[in-house]
Amino acid sequence: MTHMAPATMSLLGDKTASKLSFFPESASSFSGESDWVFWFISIVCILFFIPISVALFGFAWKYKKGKGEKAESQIDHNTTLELVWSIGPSFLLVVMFYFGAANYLNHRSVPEGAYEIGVDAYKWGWGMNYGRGVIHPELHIVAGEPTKLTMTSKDVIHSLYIPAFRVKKDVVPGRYNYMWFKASGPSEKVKTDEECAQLAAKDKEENRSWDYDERQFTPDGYRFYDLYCAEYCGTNHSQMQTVVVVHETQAELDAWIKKYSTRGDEDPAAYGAKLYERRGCKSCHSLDGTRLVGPSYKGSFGTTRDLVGGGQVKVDENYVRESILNPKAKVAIQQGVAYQPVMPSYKGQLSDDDIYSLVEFIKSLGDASASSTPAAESQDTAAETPAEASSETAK
Ligand code: HEC
Ligand SMILES: [Cu+2]
Repeated sequence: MTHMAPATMSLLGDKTASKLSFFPESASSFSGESDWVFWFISIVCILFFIPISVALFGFAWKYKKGKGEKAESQIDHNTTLELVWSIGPSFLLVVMFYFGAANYLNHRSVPEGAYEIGVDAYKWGWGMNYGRGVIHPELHIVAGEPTKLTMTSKDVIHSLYIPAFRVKKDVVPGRYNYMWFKASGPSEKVKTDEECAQLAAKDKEENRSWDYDERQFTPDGYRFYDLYCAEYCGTNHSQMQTVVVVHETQAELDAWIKKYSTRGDEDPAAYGAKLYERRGCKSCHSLDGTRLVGPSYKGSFGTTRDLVGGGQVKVDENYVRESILNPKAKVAIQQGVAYQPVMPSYKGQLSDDDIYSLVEFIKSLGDASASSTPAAESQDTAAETPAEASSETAK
């Protein structure tokens, strides 16, 4: 799985679940009811299916006529029998409808005071918005507390699906949809922060990204539930997945959010590399020269791009910045093949400092021969930055 598309999140698998289990783990206040209705409907269906099939084949056998015999019309019926087999089962249908509708209404009525998280779906990833400028692909919530997701899509229809919670809802462009749930228990923390830091350092050395599937815990050391896109949305739909981590207390969740709230004094290029992973750039842009949906960053900075509609542009700070905020302004052609203008705009989604960090990151992967940008140009950026950073803190 990992060798398929190096730049995307590898397929998740529920390796911690029992091999014999028919359902994924049951981990929310909805799962008991949903499973109950599922089993009720399935068992009723099987209980009817077997005798009906047996009678069908039995009678077909019993009343089979030999070749050449004349067909007869049906001459009689039994009113009582027909009423019983029509009205009797309809009571069962009413029961199914009642439980189905009651569950549905329960899913649509968000309890007051639910903890709110914004969700942005895009081709092909998720941005969970925790406020305070923290947008992260992982969904982090608190056990036993209702959580409400307010969801929208940047491009096509996606669908947010958490099998362990038995919840699924479409995420539609141009409007907000919502869902809520209450996770039963906290996710186990199976690795200490030091162990995680060591693994992250090793990944960095080997130039690969965190493998959730292989490790079965998050970069913060927690076990997780899978979160999938359940609406076919294009090329990398099957990789549009992320994880759900349930914290024991609100304080623990707040600490996690705080950890991701600012760049702090981290090096911009290193922080840009994190944004590249967290904000979904990696599903369309590779770092090793592979042409994915968009151009690879490898060696791109400092080179010249041919543009759709004629003309050329140098890949510099301004072009990268414009490409992030207004991707359709200049659409690149590479080796004579134009890219599809499918990149979503990140206007309002990334702070100035985030964009600066991404530019520095892309620059660090630039063509070595072209990396010596004229002094005036780099001074320009240097002058821009402190002002941008301070305007960011002022927000
Ligand atoms: C859905 C896929 C997709 C995602 C996600 C995406 N891009 Fe793009 N990007 C493209 C495509 C396709 C192009 C080329 C067409 C164009 O110029 O609009 C492109 C072009 C670019 C360019 C111009 C590159 C060049 O060499 O000409 C930059 C810079 C860029 N993207 C940065 C980013 C950053 C930073 C992110 C994440 C914050 C990102 N992209 C997310 C698809 C994507
Ligand atoms: Cu999708």
